[in-house]
Parts: sequence; C-alpha cells; structure tokens
Amino acid sequence: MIEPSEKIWMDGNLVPWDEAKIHVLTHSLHYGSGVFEGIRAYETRKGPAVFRLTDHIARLYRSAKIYTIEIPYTPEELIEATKETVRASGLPACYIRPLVYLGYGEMGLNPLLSPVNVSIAVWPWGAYLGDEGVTHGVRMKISSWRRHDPNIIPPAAKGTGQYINSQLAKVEAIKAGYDEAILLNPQGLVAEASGENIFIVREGEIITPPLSAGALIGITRDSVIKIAGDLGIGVHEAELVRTDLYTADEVFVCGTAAEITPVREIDDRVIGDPGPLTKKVQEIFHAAVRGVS
Ligand code: PPE
Repeated sequence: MIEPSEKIWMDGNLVPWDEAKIHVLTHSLHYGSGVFEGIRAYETRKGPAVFRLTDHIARLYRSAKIYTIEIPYTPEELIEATKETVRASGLPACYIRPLVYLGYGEMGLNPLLSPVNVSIAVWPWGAYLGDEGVTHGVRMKISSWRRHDPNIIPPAAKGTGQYINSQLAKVEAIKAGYDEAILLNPQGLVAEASGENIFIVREGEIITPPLSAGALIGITRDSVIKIAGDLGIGVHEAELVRTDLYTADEVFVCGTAAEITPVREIDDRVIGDPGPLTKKVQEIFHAAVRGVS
C-alpha cells in the first residue's frame, strides 16, 4: 500500500492527500494518454535533496512533446512545485511522481481536445525490488513479451499507457516465480527491464544496450555511465543478445525506483552474488545521491 503523505500538488494548489481526486471520465484513465516522471529526494545533512530534478523535468517535457501534449506550466514552475510538495510533506526522503494527464471534457481518440492537468505526489518508497534484492541480487526472466518498436510506441517517452507492456512482462515474470522481467525488442536484442535499464560487466568493462534498442533514456543509466567513467572503467553501448546476459560476469539494473539492483540469476542461469563492479557503482551512487563523497 502507498504510504500517504500530507499534500498533493494539483494544477497549482497543494490539496490534502485524500482530496486529490479526478473524474472517472478523465481522458488519460481511458486511453493511457499521459506522461510522467519518477524522481527521488534523498536525506542529506541539509535536508531532503532531489536528485537530478532539472533532468527529470526536462524529460517530462520531451515525453509530452512526443505525444503533442502542451504542459500549461514552465519547467521552472514544475521544478518549484516539486520542491514545494516535498517541503509540504515534511518527509526526509521520498519518491516523487509528477504526472501530466489529459483531463475531463472530451471522449474519443483525439487528445488535442482535452484539458491538460498536472499533479505531483510524494510518498516514502523503499527498495523497489526488495531490500534482499538490493543486497543479494534479484532473479529475472526474459519475457515472452517484446518491448515496443519505436514506430509503434516510442520507448523514448515515459507515457503512462506504454507501461501496459511492462506490466504484461512483469506479471509473467512474477507468476513464473521471478522478481522482474527483461524485455527484448522486436529484433530480439536486449532492450531493458520492465522498469529499469540493464547493464552487464564483461572482462572488467561495462556494457549497456543503446537507446535505439528500445530502452528509456534513463537518468540513473546516465549517472552509472558517468560513475564508471570517473572510475576509469570502460563503458560501451552495444547490442546485446540474451546469451550475453547468461554469460556475463555481472549484471545489474538501474532506475530511480530500483536504484542499482544486482541480478543474481537470469532464466535459471546463475550469474552469482553481486560482483565487485556492481558493488562499487552501487556504493558511489548511494553516496552521490545523498551528497556524501
Ligand atoms: N526503463 C523503464 C522502462 C523505466 O520505467 C525506468 C524508470 C527506467 C528505465 C530508468 O529510468 P530512470 O528512473 O530515469 O533512471 N522507472 C520508473 C517507474 C517505476 C514504477 O514502477 O513506476 C522509476 O524508476 O521511477
């Protein structure tokens, strides 16, 4: 269950959590016509600090542009609104969910007729794939569902409706007894996990699929690439097939919610306990987000 916080920002006002309601004929509820972000604020000595807020809000606008949604606020206003909502919660650390959705007014597939609404909610959210997973690694399954082709649904956008694809994969993995699903693209190359980007370690170097393989432009992915670069570890974007995952020295996934989560098993092939590079990147990431270096 979501742990409620104090207030949710809705179109310019902070409203009490229980009053943050919408009409059942909200366009996005029927057609998945919204875009969103997932951000984290971390506890630091100076109070909560939002990690890469400007980058997340910039991606929200790019997602909206892809779907021709005009957000009726400036990025600066949403950055301020995010900070205001975090402050109002009184939480030392939280997950932040900005959502741009098409509201009540019209039905039918033309989204251009609907009003554009914005909400920002915050709540405490622990380890996305479990505390045990962060420490010891998770078990993953390559899904029989494929990640969508960019000319069908654009993986570059974080659109609400496109997460139906992730959910099909997630349910399949969970029902088969795994923690999380990995999706291949229509060509059979590794794209990403249901809610994370994926990395492998091979002979001391880090490899991740290119965005053209169907991965979201992950902000944590970008942080990992920078951390690895600072450590002098070679980082490459390369096409990966499923057996590259099975035979990797280490595998980890990353995302705002999942942070850096090691993968210990894929399709019943053992990768092993979290490896040295995964642990190093994890350690630096955890320090960086809390402003400790
Ligand atoms: N790929 C997908 C499909 C994805 O949803 C996420 C984030 C990422 C990669 C990593 O992106 P980034 O957070 O910028 O590093 N997934 C968000 C939603 C999770 C959810 O269940 O909701 C998140 O981590 O906030």
